[in-house]
Amino acid sequence: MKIYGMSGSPFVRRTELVLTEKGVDYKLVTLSRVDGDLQSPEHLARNPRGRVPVLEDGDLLLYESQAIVEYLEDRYPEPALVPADFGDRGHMRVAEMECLIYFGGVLTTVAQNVFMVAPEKRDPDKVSDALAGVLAELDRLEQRGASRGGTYLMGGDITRADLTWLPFVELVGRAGVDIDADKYGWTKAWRAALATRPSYDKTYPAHWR
Ligand SMILES: N[C@@H](CCC(=O)N[C@@H](CS)C(=O)NCC(=O)O)C(=O)O
Repeated sequence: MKIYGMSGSPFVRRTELVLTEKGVDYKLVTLSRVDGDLQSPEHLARNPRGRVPVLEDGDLLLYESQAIVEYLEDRYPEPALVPADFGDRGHMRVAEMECLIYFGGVLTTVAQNVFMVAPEKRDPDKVSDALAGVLAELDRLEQRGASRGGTYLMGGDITRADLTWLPFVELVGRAGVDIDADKYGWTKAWRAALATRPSYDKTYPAHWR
């Protein structure tokens, strides 16, 4: 099993977190955007959109991180990373979608205005608008987690929702957002709990070390 990825990509890391939590061996093939790897004929044959992650399992190639994690749950049902109760499972998928659609959306704006622009060339208004969107989503995460009252997003057991949100939250920390602020008490404890798991260190992006 191989994952084609880029260091630091939250979409890639969520698939690696699921693989590691399930105890599945995989090889990470790190591609480079600046070296043109994503637009190479080999990679476009794996994913015509030229994005990562891509999972390779024998003859099977899958792109889109959600399709990959659903495939992994079907292929390796134990240990389960989805709640047993169907209603809870539905709520877990809502939490995943909120991360991918809304948090991922504001994060793209941050990336376009922070990660991809040299500090002296940044437009402060665009940066502050982008960061305001991130803070609003972090507030929602905090409320959701604190109101459920468990260590993890769905309560007492880790699920795919945690493994989806974690890499996105950590990435905004790298963009300068104070994710350890006092108002994010539940989120801070949740991150600390996830950081004790072997999957955290194993999937920690190489260039962040
Ligand atoms: N919806 C896709 C999003 C994947 C995505 O946007 N990945 C980024 C890396 S974080 C990418 O490959 N970008 C291509 C590029 O920057 O050229 C998924 O969930 O897999």
